[in-house]
Amino acid sequence: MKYGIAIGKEISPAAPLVLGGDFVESMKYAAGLGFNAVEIHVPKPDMLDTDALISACRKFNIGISTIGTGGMYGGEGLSLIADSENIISEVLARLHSFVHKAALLGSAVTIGSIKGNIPRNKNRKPYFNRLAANVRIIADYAATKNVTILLEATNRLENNLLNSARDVHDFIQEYQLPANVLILVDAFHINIEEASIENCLKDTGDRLGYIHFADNTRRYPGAGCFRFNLLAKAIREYGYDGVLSIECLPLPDSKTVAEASIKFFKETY
Ligand code: LER
Ligand code: MN
Repeated sequence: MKYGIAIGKEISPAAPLVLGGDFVESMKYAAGLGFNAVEIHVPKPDMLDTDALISACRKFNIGISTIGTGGMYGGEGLSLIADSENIISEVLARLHSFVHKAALLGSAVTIGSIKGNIPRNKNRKPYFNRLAANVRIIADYAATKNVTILLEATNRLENNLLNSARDVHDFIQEYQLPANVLILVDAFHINIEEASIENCLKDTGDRLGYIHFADNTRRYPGAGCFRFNLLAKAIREYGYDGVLSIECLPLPDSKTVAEASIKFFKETY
């Protein structure tokens, strides 16, 4: 099992990124605490200096597990189901560049918040068709570079589509998306959407690719009442041995969160 932690350039009490500031400094700090990987959240690919990141990976013996893309939606409203063709072109251009950089970094690329939201008064089917077509474009390109696309189940208050592990699994099946599209589940979203913590990982079939950790409060594991022991049991039963990554609010401060999180991982996994 690998332990990861979410980092970004700027952090705020309202967004689930733990470490902010210079990426190389964050990687050094995370590696020093015992994390094996960082996931880097950036809205634009040109914010990733691949040479500097690759040398930091070597120097500090840490990996980059995935590139988080949600800032495009949170900050600019860009999504893969936008009605505007210009927006879709922009998102696809950024995702192509993220995949190109992910291949250099040995990382995956996450599609989470950028699933967007289907307008309330509209027929939903065309939006699912659009999402599937655009995910396929990116996944086909990613496959040529051996990059995994992590399609995340996110709760209904943030995205009104693909909320549960089963939703994402059934979407992948229905549209026969390529084998490099895997499912990302997140304890914070599991707590809102799933009928059973014990059984929800099974709903991913053989496509479970990544797990985000935050408590029901979106704070670090232990700073809430999510039953992490049940999730640990489900992870063992599924046989998952990939990345477990902290994606929670930097509260009360980044250091407290990072230290409590690595302690939690080491005690539980
Ligand atoms: C993204 O990984 C996620 O979980 C969203 O809730 C972002 O806020
Ligand atoms: Mn998440």
